[in-house]
Amino acid sequence: MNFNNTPIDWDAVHNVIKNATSIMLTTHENPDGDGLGAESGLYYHLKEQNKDVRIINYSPLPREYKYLNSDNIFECYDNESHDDWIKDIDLAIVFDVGDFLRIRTLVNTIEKYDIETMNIDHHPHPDDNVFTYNLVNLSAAATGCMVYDYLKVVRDKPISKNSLLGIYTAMMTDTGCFRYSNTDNKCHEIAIECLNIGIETHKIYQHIYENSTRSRIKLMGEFLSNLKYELDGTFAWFIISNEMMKVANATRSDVDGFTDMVRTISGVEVSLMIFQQNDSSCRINFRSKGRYSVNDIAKEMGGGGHAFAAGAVVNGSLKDVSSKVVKATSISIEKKMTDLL
Ligand SMILES: [Mn+2]
Repeated sequence: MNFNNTPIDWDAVHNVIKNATSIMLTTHENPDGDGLGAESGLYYHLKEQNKDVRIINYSPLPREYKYLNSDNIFECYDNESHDDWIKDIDLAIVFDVGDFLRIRTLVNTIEKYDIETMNIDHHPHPDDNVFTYNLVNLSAAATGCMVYDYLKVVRDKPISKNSLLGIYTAMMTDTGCFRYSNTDNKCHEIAIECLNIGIETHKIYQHIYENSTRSRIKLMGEFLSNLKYELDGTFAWFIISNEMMKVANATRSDVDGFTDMVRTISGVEVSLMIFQQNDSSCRINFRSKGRYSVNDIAKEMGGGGHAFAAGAVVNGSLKDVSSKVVKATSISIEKKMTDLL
């Protein structure tokens, strides 16, 4: 089964899920609202179907998503305690991963026990991907919206409030609170369904976005006062170094959303964060307002992503990676500017 950005036959998908008794749900390391929300959205449905279902992620649940965990459904992968269950499961469903390797050590476990995999994603994947069942919809605003599509087809009852809480979380976070260009009619229709069932959508917003740590604010002050502009301010970039993280006593989730924030500046079309991982590698993260694609630049650096939101991990010192990536980005944007003239 390979629906690689072709219309998904949800009935065929349902046949696979229906025949599986034990199912693991998982998402990428350092999970975001989409991966977590898609997981919990499907989890509650499968639980209702009496499946033996568990959510096992490589990373722990970020604290701003604790409201999704009132039933303690999120587990952090530990091979000693989990492999005994995983080895016999019928299916592993992987959400929002972009690249299979982003579930980290769970890849080894899945391969070791020869587990069937189902990829549910809105990031591009190659046609010769590794998944047993591949479901990709590049125009889905969030993978949570794909879970919604599935539930709409297979349920004879309305989607439960618990499932919608996850789906709303996925959709709200991946659309930047209904602001990004991926926001479509369907997002708003799903939102209406969520309001109708009694979800307090403003509280979800507060949990995620009005819950900053002091470390985050401190780090923000530091990087904002050192922003760099290129190409007359069309391109803005900044660095988050290990040293800055240490001084602010910050964790990596404190950094979420910084690249989006820089893109909000008037005149800035492309923003870039260079986030030092260690002495020999940096994570780079691009955001574009929509005039210039950035996933081609990320791809050139060994990563990928959506046209206007992409990233990569680049080997090298902070200094080397910065100069290389800033140069490549400037050249790429300048070329695109000329092409548009
Ligand atoms: Mn997503």
